[in-house]
Amino acid sequence: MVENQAFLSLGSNIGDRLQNLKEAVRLLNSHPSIKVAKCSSIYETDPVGYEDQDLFLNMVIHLTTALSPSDLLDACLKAEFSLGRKREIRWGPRTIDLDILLYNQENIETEKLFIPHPRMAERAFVLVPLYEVAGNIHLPGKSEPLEALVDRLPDKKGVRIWKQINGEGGFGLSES
Ligand code: PH2
Ligand code: MG
Ligand code: MG
Repeated sequence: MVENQAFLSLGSNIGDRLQNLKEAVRLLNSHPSIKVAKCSSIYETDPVGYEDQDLFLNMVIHLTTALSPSDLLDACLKAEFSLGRKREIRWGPRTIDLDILLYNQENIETEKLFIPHPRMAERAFVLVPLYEVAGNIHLPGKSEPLEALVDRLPDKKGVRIWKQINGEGGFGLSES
């Protein structure tokens, strides 16, 4: 299979947040053209953008895929839908949100898709877990290394380790 490298941000702040994340990882990994290669720890994070809502659980996953960016987006939307996501207020509460952060080193702009994700570089709930899974990765369009971007984030205290996941592969994938 053609191996494209992609990074996704996962977030949940409605219902059983951990179960929502686990189920999303399981659904993605069960796709014949997606392999989840690595998961970050899970972080509990203060809501950003729209603050009057419950705390989120966030994580980042690294996957390899034969899917094009737009087919990967469809797979994400399908997984969101099967986890009961409703289209709702922007930046408001959600059972699960799956955002494509990076797809190889590509810059993609279509009607439906912006990659790299436009707000990722300012968001501690994205960069902190991304740095954990891929400390050496370079963000297209940024001259600074990821570490420098993380160091400068103003709101890191809004992002706290909630469940430590050590190492490769495993997260939720072997559990039923
Ligand atoms: N997602 C948003 C808006 N705000 N805040 C946190 N902490 N975590 C998120 O995943 C999140 C958010 C829009 O997708
Ligand atoms: Mg989002
Ligand atoms: Mg989204």
